[in-house]
Parts: sequence; structure tokens; C-alpha cells
Amino acid sequence: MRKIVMMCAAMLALSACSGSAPDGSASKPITVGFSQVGAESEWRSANTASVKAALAPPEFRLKFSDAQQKQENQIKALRSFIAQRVDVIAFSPVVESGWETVLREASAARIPVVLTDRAVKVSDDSLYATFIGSDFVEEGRKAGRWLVEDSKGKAGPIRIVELQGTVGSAPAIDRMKGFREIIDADKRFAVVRSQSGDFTRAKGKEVMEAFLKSQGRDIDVLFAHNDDMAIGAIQAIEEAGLKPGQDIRIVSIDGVRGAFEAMKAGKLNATIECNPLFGEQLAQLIRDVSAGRPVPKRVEVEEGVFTADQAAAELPKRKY
Ligand code: GYE
Repeated sequence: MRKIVMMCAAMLALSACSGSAPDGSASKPITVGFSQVGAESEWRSANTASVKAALAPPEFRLKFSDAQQKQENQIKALRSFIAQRVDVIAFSPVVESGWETVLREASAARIPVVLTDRAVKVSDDSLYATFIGSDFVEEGRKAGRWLVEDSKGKAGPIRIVELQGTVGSAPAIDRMKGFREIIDADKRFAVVRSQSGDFTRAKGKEVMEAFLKSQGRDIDVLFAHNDDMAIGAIQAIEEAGLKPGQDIRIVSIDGVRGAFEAMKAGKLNATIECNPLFGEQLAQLIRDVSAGRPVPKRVEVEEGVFTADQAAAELPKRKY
């Protein structure tokens, strides 16, 4: 009997250390170090707001760090989280490769890592506990399928220019791959120019200006890896005296408010949804991981496709 009482006392002490009391209420906040990519797009701002709202006191203590789209800043932030001995590290890796060393450091310090939004390429998947985010290859396919559907009855060649996301980032690599998988099956389509606009409006505009200079009017379609670059490009197209959405058909990814406004104005043809509002799902994964409960290796966010004719009805319902 005495032994059982002692064991129970030890178990209680253990659960208090891991941050949750036996009745499930938080006894001590879970300290989370979160390294965000930056503030490059509307998508990112919505994602940051969602993460901050979900990882709030009293249950969580959040240490938030903005990497300004630089991997070196993220590595510094992760090292500082390790030095501070946070309970869980969560981060959205700006690019896919180059994480092995710092992830090993986190693992040696026994700090579980949750990847959010973007994936990493590592030789050993046990270096992170779980991933939450979107299927970027499928998003690229959806953009390709929309284009095939919208091009029914149109003669080739259909000349496409592509604004890629950040070089080496999972969404840029995967969206490019998914899109090509679909359009390569139809000989009418040709990607005539493809360059990175780093997921920003300013860069999207600048690169589109260069495309227009080199291609002249020989552009039929723009595929932008995110809405912000498409919105920047729309400005460049208008300044060149062309009609975005008509002279050049445009499809992009994210489904942010700005894209719905552009669709309503007839300047953007379609957007593929990429949902940034996974803060609550992330909070649950962090609770589970910090309590040592098993979690799925990959958690995907559900998303759809929206076209210009749906924009007016959908716009008031958009949450980001
Ligand atoms: O599409 C883009 C952002 O990683 C899914 O990053 C994210 C992408 C998103 O800058 O707008």
C-alpha cells in the first residue's frame, strides 16, 4: 500500500513537471520558442496572428522571433531557444535544406521540434516530432488543373510566365513540381519564363516588369506561387497598358483577401487556397508533444479553389 502511495506521489510530481495536472488543467505554462519566416505576405501576417492567438497565456509562454526571410536568423533563434531550455520549439523553415546540425542540437537537448507550414529535407526524420501544414504539390496541381479547364477550346501555344516563391523553399519547389505535372501532359502549354519573386509584392512587380520587357505581348498566362506576387504583377501589367485577367490570365495561390478583391475587380482569374489559420491545431500538437503523447508525423490543413465568379459572394466570409 505504502509503495503505491509513493508511486502515485512520484507520478503526480512528474506530471506537474511536464506542465499538466491530473485533471488536465495547466499547472505551469508550456514555454514555446517559435521562429517565423518573416512578414513577407498577407498569408504570413494571418499565420502569425493565428499562432500568437493560440499560443497565449496562461497556458503558453511564447517566445516569438521573426527571421526576416533569412535562414541564418532562424538558426540563431533556434540556438537561443535551446540555450533558454524552452519546452518545445516550433518553426517554419524558410528553406528546405541546411537544418541537420541545429536540429541535432535540439535533439541532444531533448527539446521536441514541431515544423509548421514548410517542410525540411533531413536524413533522419526523427529530428522533428511532427509537421503541420499544406500539401504544396497538390496546390500546384490545382493551379495547373484550373488552367487546363480554363483553356478548353483555346489554340496553342499558351505561353506561361511563372513567379516562383523563395528559392529553395518547400512551397516554391513543390508548387512548381505540381503545376508542371499537370501542364506537361498538354503540348499547348509552355513555360517561357520562370523566376523568383521571393513571395513579396515588390519583387513580384519587379520580375513581372522584366518578363514584360523581354517577352513583349507574348505572354498568355501568369502563374504566381502566391497572391502577393500576383498582386504586384497586376500593377506591372496595368502599367504596361495591358488588362490583367483578360490579356494575361492569372492564377495564384493562398486565397488572401487581396486576391478576392482583385478577382472581384476582374484582374485575377483564380486563387488556390492555402490556409494559414492553423494556430489552434498547432497548440494541440504542442500540448501533446510536450506531454509525451504520440502525434501523427504529418498533419494537413484542408483547402479549396476559388474562381473570379465566386469572389463577390466569398469575400465577406474570408477570415484572412
Ligand atoms: O504561400 C506565401 C508565404 O509557406 C505557405 O509563404 C507559405 C507561403 C505562402 O510567403 O504567401
